[in-house]
Amino acid sequence: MITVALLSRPGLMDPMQALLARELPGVTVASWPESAARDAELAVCWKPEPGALATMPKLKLIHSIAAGVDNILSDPTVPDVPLCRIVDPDISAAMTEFVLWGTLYFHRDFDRVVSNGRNGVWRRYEQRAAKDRRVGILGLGELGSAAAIRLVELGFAVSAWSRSPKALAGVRTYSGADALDDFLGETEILVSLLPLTASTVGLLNAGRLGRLPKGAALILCSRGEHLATEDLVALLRSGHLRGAVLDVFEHEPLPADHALWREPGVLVTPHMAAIASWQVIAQQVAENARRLLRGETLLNVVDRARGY
Ligand code: NDP
Ligand code: OXD
Repeated sequence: MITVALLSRPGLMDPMQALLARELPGVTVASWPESAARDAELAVCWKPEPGALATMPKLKLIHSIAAGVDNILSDPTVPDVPLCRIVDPDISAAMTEFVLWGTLYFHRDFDRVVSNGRNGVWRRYEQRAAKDRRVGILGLGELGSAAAIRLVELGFAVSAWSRSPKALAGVRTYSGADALDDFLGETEILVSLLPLTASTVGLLNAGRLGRLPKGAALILCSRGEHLATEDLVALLRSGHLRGAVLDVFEHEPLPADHALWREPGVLVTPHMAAIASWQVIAQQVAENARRLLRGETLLNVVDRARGY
């Protein structure tokens, strides 16, 4: 049977021990840096220590416990074996819920009335129909397309931007770097669902966010490294941007004394937009382990050259 190594901060993957043992009878599960982990054929990872995967001579497959794999590929020494990620309808549904909530938060002025309510201010705002609200999604993959479909169903004017050309009913699509400014120019609520790669790091900077129309808002669900935080804060303070829901940060957890917690217009959420269940993760890892042993095609393989 196979040996599986768990690589993460201590304790994070404890639930995986029993779940993998149930899914893969006879499996040996070892947590890095136990010596048995070094003999593993399969590594299951969240932010593995840089260099750790390179010390595993029998490694045949690396599995992310998340949809994103930036925390693995950021290590230049990661061995050149297949890398798989988690793709699951429940994650897409959870992300869709979060995006819908964030969209309605701005669209229905909850950001303003919650703030007003703290000061006892009774104020109503002019309502706009969903069809007149332009929501733009960066990234039209598993999560972006699921959210886009539901936003279209609710009647929003939805556009999306991807690397390659895409077609999705009811969605105005843009692709490639040259189309980004046009896409941003027509977006009032910007949702980021991009993977973190060399092409997308720092994408949301003053130049790009400044292309959004005055009064636009940001919902950042992708990675903290996509955002130039100081540029966002400057645009909020100047009044160009209205607000931001930030779910992801370069350093997590966001420290309690971080200024973003208290920045007017910013709502911080604790990387909770879509959290995969340990059961689903174990099932998908086990399915790929069985496929590996049988020499079959693996599921949800990441394109290492693209970085996602
Ligand atoms: P996918 O790989 O399915 O989709 C990625 C999309 O981004 C694709 O449409 C792709 O374009 C597009 N894209 C990638 N690079 C570029 C680029 N340079 N320019 C334009 N478009 C680009 O990813 P998922 O939808 O599964 O996940 C997206 C991200 O969401 C994850 O990587 C992770 O960072 C984040 N995430 C956050 C969670 C949270 O709780 N906050 C939970 C889960 C994920 P194309 O279609 O042409 O390939
Ligand atoms: C993910 C995440 O990538 O939780 O799945 O951010």
